[in-house]
Amino acid sequence: RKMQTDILKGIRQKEFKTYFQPKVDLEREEVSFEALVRWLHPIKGIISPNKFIPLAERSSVINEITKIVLEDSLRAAEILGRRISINLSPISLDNNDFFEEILETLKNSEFSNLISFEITERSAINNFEETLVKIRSLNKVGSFVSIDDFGIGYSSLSYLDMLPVREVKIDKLFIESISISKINSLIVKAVVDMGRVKNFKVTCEGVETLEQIRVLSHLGCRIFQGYFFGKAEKLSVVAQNLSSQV
Ligand code: G
Ligand code: G
Ligand code: MN
Ligand code: NA
Repeated sequence: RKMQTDILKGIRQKEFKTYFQPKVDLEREEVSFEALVRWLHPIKGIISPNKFIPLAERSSVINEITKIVLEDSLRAAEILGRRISINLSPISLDNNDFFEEILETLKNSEFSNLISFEITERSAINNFEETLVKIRSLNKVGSFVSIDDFGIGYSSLSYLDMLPVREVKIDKLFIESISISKINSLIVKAVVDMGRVKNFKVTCEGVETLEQIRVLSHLGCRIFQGYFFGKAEKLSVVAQNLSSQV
């Protein structure tokens, strides 16, 4: 309760800021970004979304946060000219009125084709038919949907087959043990192969070492996100880094 009120107050004081972490496509030499929100608390410093998203998700406060992240991401897309993906909470996804608001915002923006949404398998599967309709409507306005945290939870290839998604992100827990787990390698290989057939990209999350990149490249992965390439930074820093690249 107290935390909810604090979050709302923080929103009013504009203490929530969107940071952007690079996703690097080594084959196409392309960089896009994942939007990750942080609470810049005047006393407590930077608060991780792990701390406040679960609380925000207990009410419509999460939608207020999603709105901030969407606005910041549209601005980032305009400034950087790169694709930005936004984590969409199952609470926001399942709220039809709020989802319509998101669609309206996208329809009214020139940059909706640079915005995509990451949803977890669990939220896609829990409400399968409705999610399918929503994924299609996002596709229609030029955005698209990624499946986030793949490899933990249900991880069903048959669901991937049924969802018109354009990206699957393999969870960092899975990537962590990639060099030592034969089963994990086989699953990554299966997802990559399926991506070729179904035309979705496969992104590996939480990549921290060159060794992981070697193993994953060998399995056919080309797109990487993780501290090896950089952590999430605020827009001004990201813009600076991009402009200093050759
Ligand atoms: O970037 P970081 O490690 O701090 O993120 C922690 C968790 O918070 C991750 O699971 C991430 O998906 C989630 N998260 C970060 N930003 C957002 C956001 O804007 N909306 C939602 N729903 N989750 C977010
Ligand atoms: O749940 P989701 O995949 O949206 O969350 C991404 C989370 O992973 C964020 O909290 C982000 O800060 C974190 N992250 C990104 N790269 C790395 C990494 O290389 N190692 C670890 N441990 N976490 C990472
Ligand atoms: Mn994510
Ligand atoms: Na993830």
